[in-house]
Amino acid sequence: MSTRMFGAPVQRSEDERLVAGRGAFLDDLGAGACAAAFVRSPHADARILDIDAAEAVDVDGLIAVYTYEDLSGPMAEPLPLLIPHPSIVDGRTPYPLAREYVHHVGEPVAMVVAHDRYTAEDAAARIRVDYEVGGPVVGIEAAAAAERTVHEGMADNVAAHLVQEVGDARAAIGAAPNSLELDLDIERSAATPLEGRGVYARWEPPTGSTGSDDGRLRVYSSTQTATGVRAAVAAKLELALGQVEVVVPDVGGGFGVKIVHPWPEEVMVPWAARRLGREVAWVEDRREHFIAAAHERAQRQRVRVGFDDSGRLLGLDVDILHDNGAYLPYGVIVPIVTSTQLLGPYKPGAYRVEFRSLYTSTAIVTPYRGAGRPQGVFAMERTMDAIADHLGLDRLAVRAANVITPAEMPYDQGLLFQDGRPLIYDSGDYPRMLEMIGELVDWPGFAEYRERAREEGRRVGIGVACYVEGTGPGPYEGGHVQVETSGKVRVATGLTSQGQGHGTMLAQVVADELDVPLTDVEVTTGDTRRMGYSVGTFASRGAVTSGSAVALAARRLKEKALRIAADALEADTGDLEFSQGRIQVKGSPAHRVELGTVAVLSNPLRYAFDAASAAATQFSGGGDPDRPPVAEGDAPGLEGTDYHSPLRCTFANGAHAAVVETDPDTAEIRILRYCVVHDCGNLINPRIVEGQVHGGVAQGVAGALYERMVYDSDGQLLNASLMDFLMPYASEIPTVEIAHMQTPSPLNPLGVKGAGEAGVIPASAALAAAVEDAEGFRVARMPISPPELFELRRRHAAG
Ligand code: MCN
Repeated sequence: MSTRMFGAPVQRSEDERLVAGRGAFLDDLGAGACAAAFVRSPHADARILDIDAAEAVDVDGLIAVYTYEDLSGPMAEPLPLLIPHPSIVDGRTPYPLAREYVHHVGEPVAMVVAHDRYTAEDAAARIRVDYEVGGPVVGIEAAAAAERTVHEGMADNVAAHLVQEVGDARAAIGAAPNSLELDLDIERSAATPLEGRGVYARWEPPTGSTGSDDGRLRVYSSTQTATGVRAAVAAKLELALGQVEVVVPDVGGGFGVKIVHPWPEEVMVPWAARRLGREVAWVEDRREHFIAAAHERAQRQRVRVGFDDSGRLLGLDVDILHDNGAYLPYGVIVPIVTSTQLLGPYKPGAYRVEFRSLYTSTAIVTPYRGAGRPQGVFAMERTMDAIADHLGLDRLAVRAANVITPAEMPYDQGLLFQDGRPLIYDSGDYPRMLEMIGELVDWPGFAEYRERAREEGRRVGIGVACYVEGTGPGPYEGGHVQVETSGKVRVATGLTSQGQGHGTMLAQVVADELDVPLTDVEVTTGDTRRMGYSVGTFASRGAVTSGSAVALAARRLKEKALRIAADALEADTGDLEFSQGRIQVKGSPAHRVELGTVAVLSNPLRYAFDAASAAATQFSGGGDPDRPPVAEGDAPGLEGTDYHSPLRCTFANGAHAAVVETDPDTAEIRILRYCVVHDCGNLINPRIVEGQVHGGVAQGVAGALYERMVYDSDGQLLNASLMDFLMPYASEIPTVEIAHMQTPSPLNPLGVKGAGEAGVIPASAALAAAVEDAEGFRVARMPISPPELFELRRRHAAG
């Protein structure tokens, strides 16, 4: 390979188009369609007594009003529980439109379709819904107390319950020379992407080519999983899979919230489009996003730990109460991830973890970037700091005493992941990671700096937090690579893109495999017409699964290209090599054939529409008369498809260190430095990875110091607008200093691990530790704002 794009920090090919305003987002595509609007519950817990649409019917431009009564067949059934798990005790999912009860503010109760959005909203506002208001369950304590239940027919609010244990943790803690107990609290937050959810559907009448009276449905969605939406819509609308096409256009961020498939709106809009035979579009507004999309993070944790005098863990017992909101359409991935990846790079001795996932009368909870890991890291790293402080040891040294070493890899923590597969760390150099973060932030020099600052009346503190992250889960992802007769290469992946730069990174992989210029490779993402089997974009899996799949697909294509070129050049395949868009004889580059020509030769039916050609179509029927023009088992065209199905997750890892200053008067928390050591295996595009880390840290800082969802006791979200939800500006986000490690993964052909979530994971833990170091008292609850820091100071001073 002479181009070597893998590992090069090339600019993202997507950006010029997006920055120049040529992006095609959902709202651009559905601009001419009829508009849908949803009537949503204003109550967190209520029974619907009556829905009266009489006043709406008078609105000029109204096309239809639908309620649950209009639904039948699968549409009248609850939405599926996507990822079942044995821990789920009672898995409740919503109906496409509320049937009799509503369980959180924002739940869709009726749908309006009109000629335009303005009319649709106007008509929706005129629909009168009569509710019998009940008593909502708000907050983890209320859910656990179970004085009231969220769902009818349940004795308590426990949606799922799981215990995993390796060894006898309680006995180990009881016998340990030292033990501690910590109560920790992480509040609810949310991803808040720039673009909300949206779906635009059009029903296309039968063409006759299918031999059927039925048409086809084209659905555009800002989803993270195109094939998932296709399967769900087909099932709900009782269509064959082949009748539904899902295309994901440009998407302005997802961060997990667009992973649910289908959302109620995502089946209602296609259903209405089919029923009406018209194009129907819905794009979520910001308030809808806050109250009716998904949140995450809220957990209460109790940690008990036993350790020896050098700080080495002997036993760890963690109890987690997890707030999963009103429904469970996506299963219980989040608390499973918390409980299994909480251990980070450490050996815990004996370990017991128990979680209860609780229904509350609030928006649903699904994975948000990091997916349960920020909470797990918070528990583990706060524990590490508490141990160090208890023993009077250095916080970094206590971590070093507990990490798994490279010689111990692969390392089996003895736990089972969501899919029932064992959690085995494949590779990583955790001791070196600790050394590197210490060097980057100048850990040894900080004590002196802190002292000097104190003499000047300033409060500064340092914190460190480590994580491991199981990335790149299966079951599979595919890639399709095709060389056109022009020599241009077209790549398709089922991955959907929300801003990760997949187009660039997959082009880099293929450009290297085929040795073609990067600019000759064009990538299509998230289009079920191009890639019918796919899983989707989440769990930092794109580089691992799709990167590997397109590499394998390109290799298949190469085998075929070599066979054709060998024929054309009358050479042996072993004597040929790919070089800069050609196949040539090794050591004799004048004997060569362009890749585009190989594509021409791959199809015996050649179209030659250039003016010089006598006939438009030429059949190259020559050659061996005893062989059919296309050999059995072969196919015309120069293309290859392949899939990568990883054995299990590959474990990325990293450490963050934060230096903060807290204002003695105002309790403002300023980040002075933010350092990251990050290992995601071989880097395909370091520039993209750094962008991913920056973005992740920004969301991590936001979750640590600014963002939270504030519900009142009636289940009303009090800060459901960007005026009230404190999303930080760029000015609040520190410069992120990054040092890369590259420990290749042995589990995939590219040696890569995921990077998309890493930045967010340890931020809360690192910042809590830094604030604690600056202030000298324990920080056990995140996020922490100036008023809360002020209150902690007051309480600390009062003893
Ligand atoms: N990459 C690389 N080399 C590696 C690993 C990754 O070059 N060894 C690059 C890849 O080029 C890829 C990007 O980093 O383009 C992220 O890759 P990966 O870690 O495989 O993550 P996914 O492609 O599966 O993306 C999902 C991940 C998740 S789970 C969330 S949440 C998230 C994230 O990506 N949401 C995002 N990053 C986001 N970035 C943007 N802009 N918007 C979102 O919604």
